[in-house]
Amino acid sequence: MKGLLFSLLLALNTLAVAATDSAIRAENPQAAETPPGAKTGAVYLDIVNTGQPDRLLGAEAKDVAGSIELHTTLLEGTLMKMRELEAVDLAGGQTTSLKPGGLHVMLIDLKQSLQAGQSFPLTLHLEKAGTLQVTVPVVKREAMMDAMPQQGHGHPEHGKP
Ligand SMILES: [Cu+2]
Repeated sequence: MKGLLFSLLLALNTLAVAATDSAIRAENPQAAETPPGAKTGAVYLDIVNTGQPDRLLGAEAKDVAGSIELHTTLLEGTLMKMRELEAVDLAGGQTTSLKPGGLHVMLIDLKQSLQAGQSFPLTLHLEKAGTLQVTVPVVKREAMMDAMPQQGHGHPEHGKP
């Protein structure tokens, strides 16, 4: 009996190790709903890196977007402008937040409008950790605004046809 219990504990332990094997995980993924005809959308998430420094090189969401770019948002004078990034640095032991008004995964050439309540698969490509599968729920625009830490409309271009 003791032997069996020990084996069981050992098995559980192995499982736990396997589940936490990747030092990088995605938390709080979300995309804002888009109006009909919109060609672009954005995905926000927190990327938690408990291991070595890595880089986010790109992403795919073939179900919903023709292509994807990594964007940052910069204030130029009084205008918020988006700029494409080659990669997003993920510092070791830190959480990198992609959020409204800042870094985001830009969905380009949307195949259909994103509707609140739906979700879609997103694949993140990491330089060292390989791929990371994320399920992204689509939320109402107002829900996302509530989640924003500061006032401000980070994305004037987003969601406009
Ligand atoms: Cu963008």
